[in-house]
Parts: sequence; structure tokens; C-alpha cells
Amino acid sequence: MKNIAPAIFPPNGIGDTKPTNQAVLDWVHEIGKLTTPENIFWCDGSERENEFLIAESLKQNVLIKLNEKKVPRSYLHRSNPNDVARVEKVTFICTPTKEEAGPTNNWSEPADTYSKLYGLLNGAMRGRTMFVVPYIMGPPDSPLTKVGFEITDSKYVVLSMRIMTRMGKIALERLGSDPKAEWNRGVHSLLDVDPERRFICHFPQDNTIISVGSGYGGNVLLSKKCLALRIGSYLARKQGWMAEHMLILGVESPEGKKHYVAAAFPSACGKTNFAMLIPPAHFKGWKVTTVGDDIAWMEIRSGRLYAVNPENGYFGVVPGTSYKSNPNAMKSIEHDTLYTNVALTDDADVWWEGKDGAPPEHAIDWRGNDWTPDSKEKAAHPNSRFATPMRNNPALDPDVEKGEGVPISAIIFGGRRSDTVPLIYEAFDWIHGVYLGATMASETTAAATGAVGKVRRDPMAMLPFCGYNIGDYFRHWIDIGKRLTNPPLVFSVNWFRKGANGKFLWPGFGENMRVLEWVIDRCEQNGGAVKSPVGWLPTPHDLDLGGLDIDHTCVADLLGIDHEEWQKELAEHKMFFDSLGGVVPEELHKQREQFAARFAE
Ligand code: OXD
Ligand code: MN
Repeated sequence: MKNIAPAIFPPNGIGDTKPTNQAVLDWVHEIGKLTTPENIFWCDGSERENEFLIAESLKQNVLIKLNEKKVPRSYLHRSNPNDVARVEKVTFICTPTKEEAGPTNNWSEPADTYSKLYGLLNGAMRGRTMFVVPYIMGPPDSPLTKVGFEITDSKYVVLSMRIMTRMGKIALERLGSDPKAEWNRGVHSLLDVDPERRFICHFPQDNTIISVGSGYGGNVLLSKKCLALRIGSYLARKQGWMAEHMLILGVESPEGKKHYVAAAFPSACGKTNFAMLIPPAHFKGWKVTTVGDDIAWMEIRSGRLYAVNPENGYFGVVPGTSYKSNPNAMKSIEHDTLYTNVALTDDADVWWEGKDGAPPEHAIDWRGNDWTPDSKEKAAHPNSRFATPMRNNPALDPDVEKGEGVPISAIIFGGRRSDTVPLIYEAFDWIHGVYLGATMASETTAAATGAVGKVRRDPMAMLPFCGYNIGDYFRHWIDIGKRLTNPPLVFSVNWFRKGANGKFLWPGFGENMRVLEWVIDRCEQNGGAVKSPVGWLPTPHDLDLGGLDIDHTCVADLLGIDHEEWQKELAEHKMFFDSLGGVVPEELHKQREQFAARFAE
């Protein structure tokens, strides 16, 4: 096999921080015996280690140094062009029975899968360095925080994990030396980045992940989608908490009243933009702060949901990010950022479609080829990414490290829908909210390989991330609701509705503050609304549209409920539930019937 990740040889004092926990040492020994690396590098997360790894990555062309004046301490990485997104068709949940994985996951029998993967890993790290990356997910003093170890032969993974997680000694200290302590085992090898030998496999009952044949973040930063969502959701159900594909933001009114909101949107639907929203001038004195942009871990305390962001950085989609669309993201990625698959300008700056200003006259595209504005190809891949520490975000919430988390007043479900779904409406109660989440749908994006723009049902934006049977997941949501004495209000939003002319009706971005304000008003029990068959709907008067140049007919269209479209929608809900083969809880079928009955009234 071609060695695409040659070994590196650290000087004394780097790469030698071994854990004391015998269970970890035994596991590393086992994987070492299997993969036969040239050497083992035990990461401690220090600055010195990071500098060494960057220097070696530059020598091996894993990284390209960017212009120090324009983007200080930042680098560009190019992944293999066959490896630019999550691949759901080779992502598996390997529970003992197929039923436990449920109808929405690819399932593979654990013993067979281990044996297939161990076969692929046999000798896979020959001539390479095997890195052992200890990390924690969650604020250091949160009861929800989990320890993970990722073994990898990719320097890019190590450098990214240092941004995306709290990595190194902090995890060794948290784990301690109890061999029975809970921790996640993650094994990653690039192999030879061959799509035919690419598998991302989860063994929830063993708290284990094995990912081979990819170098793309979502498949290989095992802390993120693999641990924090797939294994996380499995553990959450067992342990009575929630692991969700949700951003968490804080909203503070000019009077200093603060609420936290969690929101689930499918991949590449503007979660990072919403999490970093800057209120328009009209909303003087309002402040939005970011707790997390992708994942929320939530538990019940005193009858309320409290959320932490398990991550330490943002792995966001780059194209379309600009000072106009997301100034806080732009400020966050101006320095100390690891870019993947964007274009490189002649002065070693980065460029992508949708960046402010004119395109460069010449650049090197994400594949490494010459590019000019006349080129047919995109300069940056549509799923090109930044990895940046959350500390870079000027709007970072001050309570982001709070161990108990932040209390959630509202949950928002959103999707990318050209029609049918209004700009905003509110569920009548928790179970109705669970139904809205369970039936949400979105037009697919470039975040995963496959067709783009097709409407697919994506319950709670967890379709690719729920690590167990989706029916049991719905049941878990219903059960959580029973334990909440002060449940969050639940809303549905759609920023993407289009008019008859095919153009977006809503300006989105910072203007979403107008919708958020209504959500907060409802939490404060003073927002106006009318009862509609879908839920509580604001009238145009209930939304503060002051200073916004928008046509009245657009607003009416945005809030409109078209009965014919909804008949189709409800029929699709039924088809979706039916396609799940009997796992959907009775309560949700009942919700659908009540939904249909409200239209008949
Ligand atoms: C992500 C995704 O990378 O959802 O966050 O795909
Ligand atoms: Mn995501």
C-alpha cells in the first residue's frame, strides 16, 4: 500500500506523554500490534507539540502555510478529491441486532465487521506514526463530559482535534487510572484513501468507533459526528440525557433578560450563521451569543433542560461566508484557522465563492489546479471547511464553560424548504413539538455525498447521526418530555421559502433576529399569535419588521398555509412513518391524525 503518511520522529520531550490507565495502554498496544506503525506518538496537546506537528506537516505537504499577515498562524489542507464529504452509505451502526440500529441506519454485524476492519487495519500503519490523541467532550467540570481516545495515522486529524476538542493532558487527568472508567475508543487510519475501502463503523455497545479509508473531517474527527452524536445519542438514551445535532445560542434583550435557544437544522442549512447572528441596527441593545454551532448535549435539572456544547471549535462550511452573511465567523477565521479545500490566491491568502470583494484574477483551486474567474469549476469545494477554535468567536457566550450548562427556553427545528413550511410557527405542546421534529425535512446539500436539492425527511436533523433505532429515539424524546416540568417551547422555522418567481422570500442571516425575537416574546408569554392547523402562527403584526425593506405580500406568503400543499405534506409524513416499518410510537401517529383533523375543521 502506498505510504501517504510517512512517519515523523519527535525530539525528546515531545510525543511521550503516556496515560497511566492500563485499559488505555492495553488497547493502544493491541492496535499497535495490529497496525505495526513505525512509532507511537502520545499527544499531550501542548503548544510545543503543535508547533512540531505543523512543521512536519508543512514538510510533507499535508499543510500549506498561508500569508502570515493576512491570515496569521493559519494553514490550508487539501483532501483527496475522492474524499470531500461525509459518506452515509459507508457509515454503519454495528449493534448486536439489526433492530437496535433501526430502519434509518446501515447495520452491520459486529463480529464480522470487526474482523473485516481488523483485516484492513492489519499492517496499515507500516512506515507511519501512530498518534494517540486523548480528548474530552464537554466543559471540564460538566457531569456530561466524556473522555475519548483517537488513534490515527493522520497529522491533519491530530491538528484538527486540537482545535475541535479539549485535547491532551486534560483528558488523561479526567480519566485517571481506573481501568473500569468509561471512555471512547476511536481508531482511524487513512489506509490509501480508496473509496472502495472506506468505512465508518460504530459499535455503541463497546463505546468504539473504527474509521478507515477517509481523511475528511466528518468521517475522521471521531469526536464529532461519531462520538458526540452517534455514540453520544446511544449513551444519552441509556443514561437519560440527550445528544442532539443542535446549535445553542443566547439572546439578551436591551433590558438584560437572557434566554438560551437550541436549534436543529440539517447539515449546511446555516446553523453556524444562526449561532453567530448579529442583530440588525433596528434591534439596538439586543445581543446574541454563541454557546455552540453544531452539537448540544442536554440533561434535565429541576425539571428544565440544560445544554452544554461538547466541542471546543467550529468545523464550518466556508463557501458563502462573508462579512455580509456572517461577520463573526469571518472574524473567527481570520487567524489560527485550519482550512480544508478552499482556493489559494497568489499571495497565499484563501478564497472561496461568496467571499467579500472581487474574485482573484488567478488562484489555485481546491484540487491544486490553476483557476481564473472564467473557469467552469468552483475554486473552493462547496463543502470546503474551516476548523477554528471557539475562542476566536467575538460573540462567544460567557457561560460556554459552565459545567451545569445553560437553561434552554426554546427548541427550534428548521429545514431548507422552498414551499409549504411557513417562516415560523410554534408547536401547541411538547408532543406536538416532537412530531414537528420527527417529520422535519430538508433539501439535501453538499455536506454529504449524493444528490443535492432533494427533499428528504431528516428527523430532528439526526437522520445521519442517530446511533440507534429511530423509533426508540422518538420514544426517548417523548419520555424526556414527561420528566420536564418546565419544557422548552418548540418552534419550526424555514428561512428558505421561495415565491412564485423562484426567489427567496426572506432575507435571512441577521434579519432572522426578527423571528428570534418572536420566539423570545413567546417564551416571555407576551408574543401575539393565531391558532392555525399547523400550530401557533404569528401575524405580520406580531413580527417586528421595522426597518426591513420587504413587501407585504412576501410576508403574507411567508406565513401562509396552503391547504393543498399541507395535504401533500401530511401524506408524506404518513409515508415516512410507514417507511419506518412500525417503529414509530403510537403518540406520533395520533399527532398526525390530529394534525389532519385540524385541517378538516
Ligand atoms: C457537519 C455536518 O459537518 O453536519 O456539521 O455535516
Ligand atoms: Mn452538523
